Amino acid sequence: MSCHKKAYITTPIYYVNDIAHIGHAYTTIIADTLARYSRLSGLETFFLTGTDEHGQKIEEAAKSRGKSTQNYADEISATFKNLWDDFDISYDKFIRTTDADHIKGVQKAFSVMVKKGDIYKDTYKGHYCISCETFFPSIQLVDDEFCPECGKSTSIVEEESYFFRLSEYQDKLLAYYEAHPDFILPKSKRNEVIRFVEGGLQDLSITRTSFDWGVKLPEEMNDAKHVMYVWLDALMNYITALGYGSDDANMDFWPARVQLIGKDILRFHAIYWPAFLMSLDLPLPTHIAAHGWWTRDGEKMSKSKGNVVNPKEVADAYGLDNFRYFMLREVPFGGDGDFSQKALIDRINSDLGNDLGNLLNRLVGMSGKYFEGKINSAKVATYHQAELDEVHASLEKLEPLLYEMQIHRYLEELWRPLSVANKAIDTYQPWTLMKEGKEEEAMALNGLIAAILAKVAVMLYPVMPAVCTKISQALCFDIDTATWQTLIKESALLQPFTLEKVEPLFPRIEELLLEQIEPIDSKAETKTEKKPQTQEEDKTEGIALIGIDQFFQTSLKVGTVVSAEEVPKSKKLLLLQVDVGEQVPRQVLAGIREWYSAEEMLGTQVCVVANLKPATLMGLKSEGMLLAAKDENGLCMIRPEKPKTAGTPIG
Ligand code: ME8
Repeated sequence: MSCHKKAYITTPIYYVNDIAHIGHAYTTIIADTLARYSRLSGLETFFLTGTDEHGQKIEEAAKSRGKSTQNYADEISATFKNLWDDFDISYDKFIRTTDADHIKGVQKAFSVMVKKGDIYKDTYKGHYCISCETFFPSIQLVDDEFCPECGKSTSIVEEESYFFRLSEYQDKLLAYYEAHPDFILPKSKRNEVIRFVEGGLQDLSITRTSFDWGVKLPEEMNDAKHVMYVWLDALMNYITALGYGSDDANMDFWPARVQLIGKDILRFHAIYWPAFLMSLDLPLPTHIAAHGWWTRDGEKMSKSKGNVVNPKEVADAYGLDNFRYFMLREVPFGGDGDFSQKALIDRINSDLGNDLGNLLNRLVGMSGKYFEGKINSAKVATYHQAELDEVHASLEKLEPLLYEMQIHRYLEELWRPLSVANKAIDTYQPWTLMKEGKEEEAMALNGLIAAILAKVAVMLYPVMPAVCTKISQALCFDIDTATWQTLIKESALLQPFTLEKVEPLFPRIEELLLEQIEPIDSKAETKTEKKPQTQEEDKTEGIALIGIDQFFQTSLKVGTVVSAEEVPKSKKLLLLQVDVGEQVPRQVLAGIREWYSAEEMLGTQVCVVANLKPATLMGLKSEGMLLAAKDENGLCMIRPEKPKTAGTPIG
């Protein structure tokens, strides 16, 4: 970590070619968490996010919607800003690359690089992918034509261009990575970058003449037909936002403490950006932290694929803080994650409801019953020093984990004090203590639980600000730098107080709330909501036995597939019309496309579960389920051995 007393935290600036999805929300929520922790720990903090609005891709997106580029950029940029405002993202500045100050700053940077001798003019010929705004050497193309990153067709572009002498920076970059092993996080990503740079860096084309929706070159260049390459323009936002090239007002926040990005744009941030900064004689950020990719149904989720999960819908259905917790806890930083409501519900019911919410309920119950809600910590250390030591040992580990971007481990470690608290209640049993007349001990136990809840609320606040504020209100203290100092750094306990009433923080969720975004394999009930077992003792190798009447509650029928087609944008689903002897065939979505083509299914017979509640998958209604068996060798359909009339009951 740097010893800079100010902390500057950034997200990428998002393209305005479409609206935000949970991938963007993920980056922004991590950055917001870091910014909130940074402020809580007393650092003067500047948190930047914004939108990236120039380039051919945006120009084309606007054109395809019949809008002027500026109007279109204004519109989409506002949807990002509104979303972050709805999400209470604590940004200090929302930058747009169409801002006048930004444009001025980029031009200034260009001039400085020219003076430095790092920019020269030449011609460029290459395969250009508009979608990625990147040239690719022909050896990298797929089938000699398609972009290796997004798979779209590339075109050959030959144009006069200014170049940045990136090749000059190869050794300096390698020396920098070597001297700063934490520059790129997580460390696994660092090796990737080093290998790439060692493979040789070519000079970078940094202007274009093929379109004009971009920043013009500085006037002294006298070359009006060029606009700047979007990545040069975009990367500069991190310093122009602080006033570089205009009033320099916040340049003392530079260098950034953490620049958060997704792994897709690591090369730009870990190679080009440091080289540009070296050329400008500016220090490099302390950390470039690249997180992994959120997928849906195992597929990359992206605006261009149209398979996005809307973060607002998820937050509205499940609660914003719950969504924040889930995203940060579920996936190790740097790894990929598949979005699943089932996993989200598990986290809410289990980690949040059982471990945290229930602990507060228990405290409310115990202190209300025995002490009219009064809590006094005077004797906590007398009876519970061992528990306090365990709690503080966990709390001490937290800050380094956050700075190493191990946020999932931060949350995991933060749950240890909760388990210490829950265990203490079970071990010491306040109801027994009270029965035995040990009132002082019972009060000490309540004091311990209150202290643990307070400390956890302080450290969880950056992740779940609204929920933790409620907890702190119940415990009559404010979460701020002063309480962070006393409760966390100085291991203090709470002053005497009377517990305030608090509504349940995490009402139990029993069913999927957003059916239409549920992946195909997740139709089964959620793990935590196990149905009560009626015949608990009747188990064979872990399988609950049922009576014949229960079996016949399922209506199984022979069906004939009368139509079969692929579901666009889904690798897994086939859309089938299945005759089950009713007036019209049933529409069934089956996740079998990996094993059966539409042609193979057409005309065949299948076994259909005919009395399932209809479900909606990828916007399509499914009115049944097909029986199949799947093992490590693949999946096969279960079919009648001989042809049977459609609708014949099975049983
Ligand atoms: O690349 N999973 O903008 P962009 C996780 N304008 N994160 C995801 C994601 C997913 N499926 N999809 C997007 C750009 N992201 C440039 C950046 S910065 C100077 C210029 C997040 O709108 C992730 O942070 O394509 C990724 O890096 C970023 O959005 C890309 O956003």
